[in-house]
Amino acid sequence: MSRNTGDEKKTSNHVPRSALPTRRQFLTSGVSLLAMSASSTLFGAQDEETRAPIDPMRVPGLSPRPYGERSRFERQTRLVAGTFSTTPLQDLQGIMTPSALHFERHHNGVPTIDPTRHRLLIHGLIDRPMVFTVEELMRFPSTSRLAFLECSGNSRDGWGEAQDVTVQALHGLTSTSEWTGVKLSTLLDKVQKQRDATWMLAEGGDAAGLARSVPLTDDVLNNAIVCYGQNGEALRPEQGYPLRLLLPGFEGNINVKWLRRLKLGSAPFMTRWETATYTDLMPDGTAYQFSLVMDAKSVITKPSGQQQLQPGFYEIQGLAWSGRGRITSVEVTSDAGRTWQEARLQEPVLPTCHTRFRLPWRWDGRETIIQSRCTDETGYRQPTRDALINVRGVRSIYHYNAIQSWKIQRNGFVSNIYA
Ligand SMILES: Nc1nc2c(c(=O)[nH]1)N[C@H]1C(S)=C(S)[C@@H](COP(=O)(O)O)O[C@H]1N2
Ligand SMILES: [Mo]
Repeated sequence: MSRNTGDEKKTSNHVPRSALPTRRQFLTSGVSLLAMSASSTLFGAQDEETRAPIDPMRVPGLSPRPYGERSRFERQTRLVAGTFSTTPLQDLQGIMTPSALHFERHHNGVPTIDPTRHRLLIHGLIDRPMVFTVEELMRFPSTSRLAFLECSGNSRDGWGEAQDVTVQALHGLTSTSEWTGVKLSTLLDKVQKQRDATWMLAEGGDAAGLARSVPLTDDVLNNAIVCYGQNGEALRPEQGYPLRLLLPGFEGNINVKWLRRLKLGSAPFMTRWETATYTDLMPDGTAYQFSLVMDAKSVITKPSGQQQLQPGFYEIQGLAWSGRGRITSVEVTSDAGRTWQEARLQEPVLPTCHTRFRLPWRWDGRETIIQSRCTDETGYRQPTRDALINVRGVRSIYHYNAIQSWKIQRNGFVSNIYA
């Protein structure tokens, strides 16, 4: 048994000594520490959820457990609204989204699929129609990459009146994961795709029966993955367990979850998911179809909507991403667009991936507007709201990527406005 070892350390603890049981009380109590823990002075008077030892150095910690959970002091969650749930962008660190906070969008619920009974059929304009089990797919050479996934309906409130809500509620239908699976091109080689196969129908095995036509461009053939892994483990059920199609940079909807069938053809299949919905109504009443790539967007996440500031130092932080490749620059204004400063891009900066940007800033207590605008490697720069609406009108639902403006009031309250 240790004698006084460690006591020196404890005297430097910030907890007032009077709040701690003495060593003597420990040794003479005759009660096990666990039994004591419920009522003793080792713990503060907090509620059950946040109860913790006043001095964790005086209480044995918890045992290892088979499957981990975050600290019970952490409370950030997805915001569930009907058939969506949004990622708490304001609380993320780095560029990854924890699987448990990855946004969700499902058109008829999350199916329960037994992976041993699941199959992927590939047929159509190929020489060898085949049916694969998940296990068989896992035996092909695997590939992994980080990629953002964004619902094209993300930020859709931007087409209407400015909503006084959080960045999560406005822009939280985007998340970044590491995705693992087998390259689509590997499978198409195996089944011997025919030369005139230029489109592919991808169909999900959920009750929505979602199906989309994928153009078999070089970009798609080089980058598409039939995924079974997410962030180092199996896909989450919400993300398409046991199989999903990943098309990096393409709108969320075409990243078909619970993937059960790929059919190759020589023209788009014109499903209702690319005719009745997921088209963009233009000012003249015509509709754009197959607007598949997500254009560059950025948003300041700290400070952001509904937060309360005090005058003083802040590091402005946010996320930027582009379906067309890497983010090359993010500029930030903290004076309503009069001057712009280059923000620092935090490594790693990866193609079709959330990229974190940062800029030191001092809020002087005056009313102002902060904004970010990003540029991607194609030279495309995120538009102002006016510029976007000039081209697109306001009849769209999808693909809103204009500059986000946060107004900071004199009292420090941050809200979404159109500048
Ligand atoms: N089978 C199937 N795939 C689907 C959907 C669906 O409802 N069913 N929703 C789509 C939509 S609209 C989006 S935005 C993304 C959302 O992916 P996530 O829930 O993994 O974030 O999945 C797409 N793939
Ligand atoms: Mo979506």
